[in-house]
Amino acid sequence: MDHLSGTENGRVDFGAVIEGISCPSATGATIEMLAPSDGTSFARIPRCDAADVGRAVVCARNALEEAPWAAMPAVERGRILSRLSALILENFEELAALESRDTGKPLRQGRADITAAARYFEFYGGAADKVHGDTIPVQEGFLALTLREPHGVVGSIVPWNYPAQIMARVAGASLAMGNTLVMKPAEQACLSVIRIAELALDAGLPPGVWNIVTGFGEEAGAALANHPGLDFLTFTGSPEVGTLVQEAAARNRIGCTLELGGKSPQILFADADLKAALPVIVNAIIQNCGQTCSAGSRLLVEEAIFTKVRDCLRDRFRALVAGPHDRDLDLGALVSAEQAARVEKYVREAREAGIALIGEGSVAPDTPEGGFYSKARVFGPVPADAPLAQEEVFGPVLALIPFVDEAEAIRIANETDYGLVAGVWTTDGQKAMRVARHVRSGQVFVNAYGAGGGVELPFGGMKKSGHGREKGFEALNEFSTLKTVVFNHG
Ligand code: TXE
Repeated sequence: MDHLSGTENGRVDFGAVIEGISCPSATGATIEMLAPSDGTSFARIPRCDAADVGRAVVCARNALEEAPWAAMPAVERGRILSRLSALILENFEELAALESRDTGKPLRQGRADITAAARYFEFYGGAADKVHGDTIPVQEGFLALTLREPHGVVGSIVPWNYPAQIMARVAGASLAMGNTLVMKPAEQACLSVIRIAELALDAGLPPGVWNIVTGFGEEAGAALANHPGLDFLTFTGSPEVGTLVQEAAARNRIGCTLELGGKSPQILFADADLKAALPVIVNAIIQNCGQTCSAGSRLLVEEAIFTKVRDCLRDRFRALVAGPHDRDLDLGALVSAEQAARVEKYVREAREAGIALIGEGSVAPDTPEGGFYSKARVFGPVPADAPLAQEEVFGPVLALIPFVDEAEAIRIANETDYGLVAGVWTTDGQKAMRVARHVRSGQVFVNAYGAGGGVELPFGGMKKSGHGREKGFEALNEFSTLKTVVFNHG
């Protein structure tokens, strides 16, 4: 498609995408995008407001009712999504570099995220025509059946930690089911979302089916969440904003899914294979600089091996190096100065509270000034009620917590408001199954963590991590509603 992009002083301008056209905001206002690796401005996005959001919702409604989207045979919708998957792979290196520069994550993570985004559209492209209802036995002379239908216009608010992946899991499933979409990505990082929505038009998506309104959360985000023209809302982000989104959904009497992060435990028993476990455990907290909703941020360690594990982790963390995204080191930069300040505050307060810093990584010596870096750190033993054990730091900070037996491990694992993901490490299969059954979280991994990216695996929280499920086939139920039809055939 034509896109607005032009350069001025070396910065690239990106547009919002409304009715298939790349456009500025109605007021012409823009937001500067800062590269986390050096803090310099390298792109601009439109600062959309309620007027732009209103226009996008009208377009999405028209596309639902006038363009043949919901009415298009499911196999055709699926083919468009499959073509989009192929186009993402054709533009793979450009998109991976953009994602990496925009978010500060190492290039290999940018590549992994774009691979996953392509996989979501492949998965949901293939799934679009595999969704069907049931026939239900009722009284003689009647035939009852159920139909899966789209909600209608879906509003989606996307965060900055995995823009391409979270966009793709929402867009893939909701478009496969025949919904139309107005998406508000995060103001800190959203350029891959815009590019991929543009590629969707090249793949044959009718204009107006998928609209992108960029802008600030309190402005464009709040206008979208509160818009009375939506039929469903989906949000991934902080618990505070998630509460506002759910209140808005309640006022408009529509459904919503919320994914609000976690304080995910990894439970390491003394009989575990430590050689296999420790690299996965370290990766689960440093990946994306810890800015991952499913980050394994609490390591519960059986007392018998606590000293050994602590010493191994001290060495591993000391060797971890952060630096610019294109150097592809262990860690990149955090997304923003605010996020870096938030992480450092947790670290400072933990030290002031007397919690031992076991090991600390470094920032590469020739890293440019002005970037938003944080060293990888492991603390412990961390009291189970300390902020480091209870609150989502969203940085590369691991909290070690000792436990004496299985019952205590389960109790500590469940002792936070969150319940998103858990890991269990043991060679005792029965123990693994018992713990998996008793931990309150949406996903549990045994002798693994985050296996395979999880495009196929239903994902979402228990407790205050949110509700609803995205990813996998389950998302197709979430992004659709059920109609029951009864025939009296005499
Ligand atoms: O999130 P916000 P922030 C957690 C993580 C992080 C903390 C703060 O712990 O440190 O939240 O991050 C939009 N109405 N997670 O402040 O504000 C915003 O523009 C409607 C966990 O950046 O929730 C962005 O698009 N929308 C998480 C999105 O909400 C609003 C991922 C998320 O931003 C809005 C991100 C409003 N009033 C942060 N205000 C996860 N679950 O993975 C903001 N937004």
